[in-house]
Amino acid sequence: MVDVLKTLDLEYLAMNPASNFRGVHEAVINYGMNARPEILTCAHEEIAFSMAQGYAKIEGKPMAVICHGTVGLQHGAMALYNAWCDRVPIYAMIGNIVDADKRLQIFEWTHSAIDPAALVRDFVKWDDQPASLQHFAESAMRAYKIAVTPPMGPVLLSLDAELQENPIPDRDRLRIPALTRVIPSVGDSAALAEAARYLVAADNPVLICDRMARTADGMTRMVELAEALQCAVVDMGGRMNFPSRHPLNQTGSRVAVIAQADVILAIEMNDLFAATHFLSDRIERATRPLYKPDTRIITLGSRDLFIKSNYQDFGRFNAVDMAIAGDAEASLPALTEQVRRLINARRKTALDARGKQLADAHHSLTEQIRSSATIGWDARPITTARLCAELYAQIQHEDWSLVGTGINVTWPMRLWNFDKPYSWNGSSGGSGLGYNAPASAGAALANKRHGRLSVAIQGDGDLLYVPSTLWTAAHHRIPILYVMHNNRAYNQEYMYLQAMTNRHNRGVTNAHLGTTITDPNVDFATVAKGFGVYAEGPISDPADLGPALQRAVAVVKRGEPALVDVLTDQR
Ligand SMILES: Cc1ncc(C[n+]2csc(CCOP(=O)(O)OP(=O)(O)O)c2C)c(N)n1
Ligand SMILES: [Mg+2]
Repeated sequence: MVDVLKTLDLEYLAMNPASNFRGVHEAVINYGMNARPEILTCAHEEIAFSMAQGYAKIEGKPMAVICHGTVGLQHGAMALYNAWCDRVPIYAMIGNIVDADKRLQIFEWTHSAIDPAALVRDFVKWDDQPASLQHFAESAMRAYKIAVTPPMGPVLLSLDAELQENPIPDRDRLRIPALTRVIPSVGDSAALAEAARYLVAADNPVLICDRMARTADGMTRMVELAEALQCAVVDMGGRMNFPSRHPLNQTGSRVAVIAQADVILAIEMNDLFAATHFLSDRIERATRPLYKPDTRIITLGSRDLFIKSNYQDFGRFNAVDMAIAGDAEASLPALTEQVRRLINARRKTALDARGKQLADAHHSLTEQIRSSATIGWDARPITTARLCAELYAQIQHEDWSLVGTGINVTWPMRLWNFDKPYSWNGSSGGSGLGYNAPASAGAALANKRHGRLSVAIQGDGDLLYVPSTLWTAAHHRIPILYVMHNNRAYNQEYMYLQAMTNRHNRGVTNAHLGTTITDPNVDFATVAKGFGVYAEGPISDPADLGPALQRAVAVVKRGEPALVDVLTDQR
């Protein structure tokens, strides 16, 4: 089994130890010499899976995770669900004792199942429980191939303990098949040509993208298409798709540009409906399109190629005029080529004029955002805008990577210069909390080899699900700066409760019940120190923030994790 795993280019194996995979565990460390894969020790299976999700998005390849077949997988399930929703590959394995005749004490029974993968089958792309080592070798290859073929997703192999532990009777006849990767599919050329015609002829075409960039080339391809068209780009931020300061980036004016659009090309969208509709739940749940009735909508992506039914992560059905199936990153060069071919000198002059207008709009919005970021500059609790500005001041001259943010913290996207494929690592996918801390650590581990400075803005609520992530970061010397966005609340839920109390006209007096994290206040710096992580805080005076961040950045640049706890306002 280890020989097979070694052919799969798996750098790490994240795990919490468990007896029903003790065979593989022992083989990895003693036969495999704990290299490719190397074990990452995690104090909770959810941490292992989330680390794999964050890692895969930076590194562009899966991490392996292994856990107990029943209890471990139950712990890890939500994180696996996030990865599924985010279309991120994870190479997951579990242990199981298939033969009842071999199970000893009751815990070997409680840790065994007829079909352990049933628990998560709705949100893995494929799973298997090999009955022989040859079967394992073939399924291991198939699993990898399926996981990394767009639309990507987690896969799961259930490993029988007997198969792991017993001597190999038939070594001579075992074969490790070669792994051949599937070449990502390119959209139909006639359809791409038609899309190009609409885009070039349009007065106000808009490109909306979400999980477009699959590799380091993705952003360049997006820029090429946008510049050929000189059109507005709205980046929903599922991946690092488009430079934040590119003059054609109109993400901050999404509502306005979609309202003006005559053609929309929606690229690898996660939630096209939400991106193109006004949504409100403050009085009652209501939606209406932001686009005009005659706006032509074209989709391009792998989304339509594979969905499952139970979990509803596919989002609301959105009627479109043309749906082109194919991996967007693979298809964009052909589309851009078609676009360029259709632009003559006269058209180019018109497009350049449009580009100039968009650039002006981009610059004036940027100025507006910079000025609104200064509102309440010296306030306590510290504004999230100031937190993000102070953090940027410390890292902007480094080779930084924002590996995660607290939910609803959007200042970095609006203030910082995101211009590298690793500047941003997307978000959880399933909005399952307890993602940000470990996924950021996994991403930081991937960044470490490239010498990048990883930073994560970390919600207090999110960290409380998985605080022991900090121990793993310390133990494995993962250089990452966690800056706590500590509003001492599950603030999003507090806001929802406020809306409910307003709707029922019952006042906000009780809205803190079940939504705030005070009495006692969590001392995150002490928590972090307890896990062996350098920490400062809680910082309440905004003047102390810069120096504290500077000291923490120095620690991270030495190769270690650090945490700065900052008392912040709501958003
Ligand atoms: C596993 C899970 N449990 C509960 C929720 C509901 N939820 C959404 S946002 C949120 C608050 C998160 O708190 P924090 O990370 O501190 O961010 P804040 O809202 O304070 O900015 C909660 C509990 C969820 N999304 N996932
Ligand atoms: Mg909070």
